[in-house]
Amino acid sequence: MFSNLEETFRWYGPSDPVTLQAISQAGATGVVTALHHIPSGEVWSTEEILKRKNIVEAAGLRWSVVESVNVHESIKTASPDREKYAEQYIESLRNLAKCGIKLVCYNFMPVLDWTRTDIDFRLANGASALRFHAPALAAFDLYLLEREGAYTEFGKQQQETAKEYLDSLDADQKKQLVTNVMAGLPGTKDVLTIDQFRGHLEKYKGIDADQLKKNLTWFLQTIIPEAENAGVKMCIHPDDPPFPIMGLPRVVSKEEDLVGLLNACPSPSNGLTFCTGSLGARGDNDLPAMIDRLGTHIHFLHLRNVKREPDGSFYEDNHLEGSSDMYAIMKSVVREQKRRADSGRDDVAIPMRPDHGHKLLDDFNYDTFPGYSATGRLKGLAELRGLELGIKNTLYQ
Ligand code: DNO
Repeated sequence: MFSNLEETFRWYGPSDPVTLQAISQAGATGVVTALHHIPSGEVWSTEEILKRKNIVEAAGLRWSVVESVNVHESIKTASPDREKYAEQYIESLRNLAKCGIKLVCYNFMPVLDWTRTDIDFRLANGASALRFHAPALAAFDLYLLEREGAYTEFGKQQQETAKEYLDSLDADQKKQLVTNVMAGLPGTKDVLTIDQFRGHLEKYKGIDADQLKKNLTWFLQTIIPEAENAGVKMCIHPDDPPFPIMGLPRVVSKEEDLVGLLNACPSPSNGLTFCTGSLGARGDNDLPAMIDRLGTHIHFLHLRNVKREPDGSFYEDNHLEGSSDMYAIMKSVVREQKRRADSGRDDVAIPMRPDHGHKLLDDFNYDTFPGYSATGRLKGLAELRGLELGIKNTLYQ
């Protein structure tokens, strides 16, 4: 039998309340981490990389994937200093390669990384989940951010629903909504102010989806050949949520986007992070079929399930429940592994992580990063591991 997926867990570094020992006890062998203390755009030195690598290895684990080396806003907006940031990006990749770390995740979402309106959405059993509630985002956009243009984007009915939602919140809840939406990069506690955010939006004034795609193409054509020379495989993470929010364009949301960016710079170093949670928030993304068609380019898997609601809202469900068929997804993944094994590829053990988890049981005693509880993810990993083994043994033994 060919090898299993490489089980990994995200770790935010030494300040993460979820310890490396907990990760090891969850059964993961790999760690997904990044140097979150280095500001976006600055070079990651080999010293800093090795420091982190040694900590991971001392716990008996492997630093499997970097998530993420963030792309500086100057590159996304094609500002005059983008060349400088591209050079610095390449230097970070070379330094990672020198330290033996060769898989790098990144995204191309304007200004904000992933966006949720509720980071403590209680399920019937008391577990806490993350949620994107469309009326809450509309309320933020229309009445708190007061973005010019928002009124033309939301229909009358949506505006009314958003207003009703806003009126149902007390002052603290409003504040919490702003904090949730304005939370900056993962792994930091930074939250943008509304004014800072408006400043960022200003820079995207002339940038529509076509232009953002061009900027992504420029990034790929500049970075990928150098990554390939260094032996680094890049894997882009899809937009989360996978549709435009607050007037900002999104260009990594659906299959044609993925095909387009792969074709913009064909190379084994130009690959995908297949995040079933992000892509699964759109009903028109047929995830198992996308894996069948694009599987060869998948370098990293984020396995998660969202429950979609008719108005564009969704919440994070149990890993094997929700709107996506995790069984069919895993079957497609296992088939891709089989194809790799048959053709002698050395990357059959695709790194996967249980993406996010509910807060459960003892998780409420820790101030973990939203979505990154220990027990909730342990549960997700255990379920996914069982699913993988069941499918593998049924199909191929
Ligand atoms: C959320 C994550 C994202 C992801 C980055 C990748 O939990 O999936 O923060 O890490 O967008 O660059």
